[in-house]
Amino acid sequence: PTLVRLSEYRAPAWRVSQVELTFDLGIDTTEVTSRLHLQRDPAQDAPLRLDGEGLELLSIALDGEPLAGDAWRYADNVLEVDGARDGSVLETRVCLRPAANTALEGLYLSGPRERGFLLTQCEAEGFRHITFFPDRPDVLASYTVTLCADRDRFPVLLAGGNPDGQGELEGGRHWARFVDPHPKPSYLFALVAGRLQKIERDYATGGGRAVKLVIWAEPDAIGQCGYAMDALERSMRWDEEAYGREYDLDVFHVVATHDFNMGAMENKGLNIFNAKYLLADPDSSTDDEYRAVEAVVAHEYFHNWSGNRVTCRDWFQLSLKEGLTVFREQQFSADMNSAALKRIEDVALLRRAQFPEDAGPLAHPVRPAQYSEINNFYTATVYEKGSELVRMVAGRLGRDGFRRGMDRYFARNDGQAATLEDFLGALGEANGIDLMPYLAWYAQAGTPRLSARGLYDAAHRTYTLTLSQHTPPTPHQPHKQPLPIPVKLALFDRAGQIMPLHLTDDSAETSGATERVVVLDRAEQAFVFQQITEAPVPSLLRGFSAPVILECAYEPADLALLLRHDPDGFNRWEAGQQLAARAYDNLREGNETSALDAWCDALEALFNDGAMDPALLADLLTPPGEIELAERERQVDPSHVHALRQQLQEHLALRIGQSTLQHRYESLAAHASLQLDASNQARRRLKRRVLELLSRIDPWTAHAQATLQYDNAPSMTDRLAALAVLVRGNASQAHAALAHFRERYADNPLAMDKWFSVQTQLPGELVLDRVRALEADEAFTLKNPNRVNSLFGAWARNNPDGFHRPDGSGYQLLAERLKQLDALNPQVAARMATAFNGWQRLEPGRRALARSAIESVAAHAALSRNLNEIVQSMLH
Ligand code: HT7
Ligand code: ZN
Repeated sequence: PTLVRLSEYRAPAWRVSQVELTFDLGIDTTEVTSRLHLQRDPAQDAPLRLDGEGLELLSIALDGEPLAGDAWRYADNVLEVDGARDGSVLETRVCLRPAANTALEGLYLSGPRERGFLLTQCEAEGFRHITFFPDRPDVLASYTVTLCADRDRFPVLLAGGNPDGQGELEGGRHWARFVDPHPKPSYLFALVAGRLQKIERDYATGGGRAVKLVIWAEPDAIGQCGYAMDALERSMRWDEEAYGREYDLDVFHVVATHDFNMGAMENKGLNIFNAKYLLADPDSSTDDEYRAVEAVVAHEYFHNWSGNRVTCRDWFQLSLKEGLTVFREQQFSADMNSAALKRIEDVALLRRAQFPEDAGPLAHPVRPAQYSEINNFYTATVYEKGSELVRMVAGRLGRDGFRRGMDRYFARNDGQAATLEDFLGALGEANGIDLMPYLAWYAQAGTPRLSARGLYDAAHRTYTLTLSQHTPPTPHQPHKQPLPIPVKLALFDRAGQIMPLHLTDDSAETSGATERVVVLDRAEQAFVFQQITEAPVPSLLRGFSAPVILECAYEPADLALLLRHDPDGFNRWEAGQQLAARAYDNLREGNETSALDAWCDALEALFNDGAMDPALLADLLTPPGEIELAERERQVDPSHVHALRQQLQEHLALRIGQSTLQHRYESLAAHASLQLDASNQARRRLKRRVLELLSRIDPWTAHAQATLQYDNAPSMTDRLAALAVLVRGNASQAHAALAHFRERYADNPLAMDKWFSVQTQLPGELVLDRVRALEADEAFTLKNPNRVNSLFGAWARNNPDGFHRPDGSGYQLLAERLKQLDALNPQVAARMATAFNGWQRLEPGRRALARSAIESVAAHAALSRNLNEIVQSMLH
């Protein structure tokens, strides 16, 4: 397969200044007429070549003259046209088949043909499925779009930009026109047409622009859009206050669809959302889902500046918009909710999704050097690690410096397609700092290991902290260079008091602060702290100041001290996670229990400390997940990891004590509410955790309580938590609760997704039969990405013991479904295939079985480029 390489980037030989598109919309066939105003780069002598995939060309004309058959060639997804000049206008007419489009890329139908609606998805390279175009992000054009359709079947017609007229046509048809004054790349084009309902709100920007905010959904879902509207308004206000960025069109449309390959899409002026990230109501959405809606609404809105006004020069720069926008969303969510809980959630996600990616066959730099299929690079590395890189740079510049740098970046690159060098250059120049050393982070894959050794010298009252770094090899990158690693730190005395810090060579200004950032930018470096009166306990990498794995020979008592006393909620959690991981090692090795005892003791004390925030307590009571714990094994037996983690929770539950847990559960359950405020969310989170712990040591009582909770739950949060406890415990009551849930939510696709996914959490030896039964259910379909993820994704990713069956039956089932799915939707199939990541570290028996399952996929005839690239990387 052909590889696209960053090193081979060339500016486009032909650009397009203006695009005029006319759509004659229909479900089975749609005709697209396009007029492209062409601009030739005088320095290049290349023929006009346009991308186009699966297009049926009906007519072609240049400067008003139909083109003879020998003046153009359409082969291998490229249309080559002779005779074009600078200023020429190329007109093409093509036919599309939306209802037959199961890949959900380009123009497609969402929902059943009788009442579904038409929509587009163009990022990354979907526009070439709609018309011929130089489909690359550095070709920016202004768009005029006219939509024509039957009025009854398509009463609502939407495209990006400002409305520019509408009217009637003959035969019950109508039209609507939209003009987008802001030049944009083709991946930001969008249209929507169908029977949709709306909610509206008037918004005035700080600068005085009146904006109409409109959220569109199918009639049965329009009542669930209010929360997203509030979140949108909060996001718009926040971007004005935090970054000085205002919205720049008269309307902002947002549309919900149940048929979508990803979370949402930031099309200019017409965001399109997977319904999962837009619709919310207490009866069918959990607290976590509410927070996800707020975060994704914000993320897509923030793209209007970080992505749309300033876009990417090429897809290698994807993290320029994605890493930056994830970071902006993280700041926003931290401001709207608890900053510590948000940081915990994000770091946990990084460890669960990105660290394993960086440690396996799919490892790639945040700015990859090459790709075969760009859709495979919308990864945790580009998004989540990319955000951590922005966070490091922002930390280096400080709040005001970062804002100054961002102002410079937006001003200098507005209306242009930029690179990561442009980003770091603008931030650095605005602050007189060279940030280019951070480019090495973008080019190097793999998670650095940061080692820390502390030495206390009582005679001189100094504490020397020696930091060193090492990054293991990754595919195609055997040798790694040292990176700049900012390490935020504090020192604690044995009573848990934070100490003032005096670094050798400190300035008067920083000397005496209790928290400092030191930057390790070579292989090894020592930092000497003066006036230290006793051997301290270091709290390192505070707030997770760099995306690295910290290796530090802490005594369990040191971690317990941080877990009990660190005033920073995130670091407290972090100390608890490290201690829990060491407790896991105790259980595996079976020869000592010092970490296990320290962990249980500290948590028992915190559990009984009435001042603890219930949400933070719930997180502290949760040990690292099985994927993270598996990283500690040389050869992974997922069943064993699962069993050890269960034991860990049993020890904790027994230490806290059945009656204490029971008492706390009852007091939390006595005030069940469906209010969404932070304190009610926090109580629900702790209630769930306590019930889970109880179920480890007294399943009979816990299942009775879960049944009661299920029956009386005022909200989906409580209902689903109870159901999960029943299913995970294979309780006799689970059957009736599942039957009830199914009947109650039969018409609610997002709730039905939960019905599927909760059942994938059955104990390992039982789940495979259930997965097979569920895929035979009439509500299951391989055509809907949410449904596929809720069954196969939830099973393969969230139930490692249930997926990695010792006889390989799980691998075989997934391999077979991947082949079928690939024929329908290559993007979703390729993403699902990454569930095999980590197979090389499995114990030998499972490893051989996983390999042969992956090989069977690789050997399948007519594999898509998407799935092929993943399975080939996986095997090599
Ligand atoms: N920028 C959006 C990416 C996206 C996408 C990519 C490939 C295929 C389908 C897609 N749908 C959306 C999402 C975002 O990061 O905001
Ligand atoms: Zn994004």
